[in-house]
Amino acid sequence: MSFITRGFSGRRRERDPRLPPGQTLVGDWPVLSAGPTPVVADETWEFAIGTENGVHRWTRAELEALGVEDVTVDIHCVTHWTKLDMPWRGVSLDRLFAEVETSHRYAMVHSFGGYTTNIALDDLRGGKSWIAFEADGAPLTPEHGGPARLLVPHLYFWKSAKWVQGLVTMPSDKPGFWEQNGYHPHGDPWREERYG
Ligand SMILES: Nc1nc2c(c(=O)[nH]1)N[C@H]1C(S)=C(S)[C@@H](COP(=O)(O)O)O[C@H]1N2
Ligand SMILES: [Mo]
Repeated sequence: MSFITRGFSGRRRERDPRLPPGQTLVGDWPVLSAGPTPVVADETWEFAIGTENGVHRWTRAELEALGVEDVTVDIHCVTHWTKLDMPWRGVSLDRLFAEVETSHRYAMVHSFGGYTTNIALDDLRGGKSWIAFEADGAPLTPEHGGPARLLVPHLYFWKSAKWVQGLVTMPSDKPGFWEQNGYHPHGDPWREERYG
């Protein structure tokens, strides 16, 4: 009897422990872009890392030859939605940083269309970020950042730059687009680092 009574007496639903404070679960995948979707040519797309020692470029084929990974992660938008268990496919930034040398500790990520976001290299390296080409088992659509976007799931999703083009390392931290407009320089959803 008691298990039935408990079921019907409205025992408070447990909050999913994967949901950071102030976030609400969504099932769909909202589109959030600060401007129009830029046209990015798949065939000629390249990714570049610029450091104090020069510029290293990879074609998509060169990137994929470094090793493609499938990861399932949760994404958290600063506008309070969280989507759990999203499958992605991409190349870990660790593979790229294995091929460049820098003494810098920060980077500015650049996208086609002019979007920028700043990230510490410690938040890009160590199995924490990817150049993603696919999500939910299909190539990224243009509105979700195709042909390639950055994926940094442990930080709020504004750090996951769509239509990513490259990054430039920096000796000290500088704010990117949203960070200049009031968002937190770091953006950890577990600490609710929403606004700076
Ligand atoms: N280039 C670019 N990347 C971007 C944005 C943008 O406006 N331009 N918006 C950011 C924000 S605020 C969020 S929440 C996510 C949204 O990605 P989605 O539209 O695929 O959900 O992309 C991030 N990356
Ligand atoms: Mo966002």
